[in-house]
Amino acid sequence: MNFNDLLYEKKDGIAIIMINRSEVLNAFRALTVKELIKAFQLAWDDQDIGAVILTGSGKRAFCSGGDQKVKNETGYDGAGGLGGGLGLEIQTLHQMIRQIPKPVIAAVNGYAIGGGHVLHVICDLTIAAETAVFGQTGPKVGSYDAGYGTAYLARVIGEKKAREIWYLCEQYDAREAKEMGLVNKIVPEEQLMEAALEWAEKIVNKSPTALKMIKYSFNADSANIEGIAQLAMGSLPLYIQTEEAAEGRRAFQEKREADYRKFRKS
Ligand code: 2NE
Repeated sequence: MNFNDLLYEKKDGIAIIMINRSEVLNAFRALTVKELIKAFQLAWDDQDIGAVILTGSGKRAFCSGGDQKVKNETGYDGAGGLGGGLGLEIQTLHQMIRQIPKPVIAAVNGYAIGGGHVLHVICDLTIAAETAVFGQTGPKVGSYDAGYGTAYLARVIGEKKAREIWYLCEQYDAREAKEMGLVNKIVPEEQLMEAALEWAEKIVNKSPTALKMIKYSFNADSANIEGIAQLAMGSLPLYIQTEEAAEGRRAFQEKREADYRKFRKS
């Protein structure tokens, strides 16, 4: 299958899905998300594939989240608003990564920021390059992923740290991420893909049914978050129509700090 925003490669039973939009630090637009869903479906249906690696092209970024250059008050594809949703099938993508019955390894080769950070959090395992940088930006740019991005993150690293990440919107290096349990392993940048392939090979040689059931049992314990994600993503199209959200979006596009003070209500 040919993709526009991705590269899809198969290697000894491993699928490598690479977001290929390095000019925007691998931010995703509507097409990218559609293609990611198709790529995960391809890996799901392929009986040769036992593990998936998700990564980004270039040296600067894994993924910088939703493409802020195409976003406006009607969402990411101009079809949003009250009836149309966000214009990004992001919730379906999250479900694919969680439900594909094969372990997914995030190979984080740079920035994992905003919705890009959420993607690695949802993956089963994360291997980070020493140069990787992690963080959420929603409250800075007028957005939120208050489903897996918050509730599942808190499961992974604990409530205090998850709240810190979302409230302060700061960036964390690979060592800090490892300390908080956000990543499994750190390797030098040039060894990242080799390390991800090594873990994927170990996985591919294990019982597929045992791995599938183990993944589903881990998922079952946090399955209620799906409902929280639905509420969060359902409310986001309403929020992005507001002046408050527009201030964050414009500030990013105009390369300035957002001024939210006038939007504070008692
Ligand atoms: C990632 C970060 C921190 C990097 O900063 P820096 O200074 O190292 O690079 P720079 O110059 O900002 O970025 C390089 C180029 O990539 C573009 C930039 O605009 C810049 O382009 P030019 O000025 O050279 O033309 N770029 C970077 N990220 C982009 C993005 N997401 N969309 C479009 N263009 C992008 C810094 O760039 C940063 O903070 N980026 C924005 C991160 C962000 O806020 N992402 C969206 C969060 S909301 C979200 O993902 C979401 C959600 O909350 C709910 C549902 C779905 C999605």
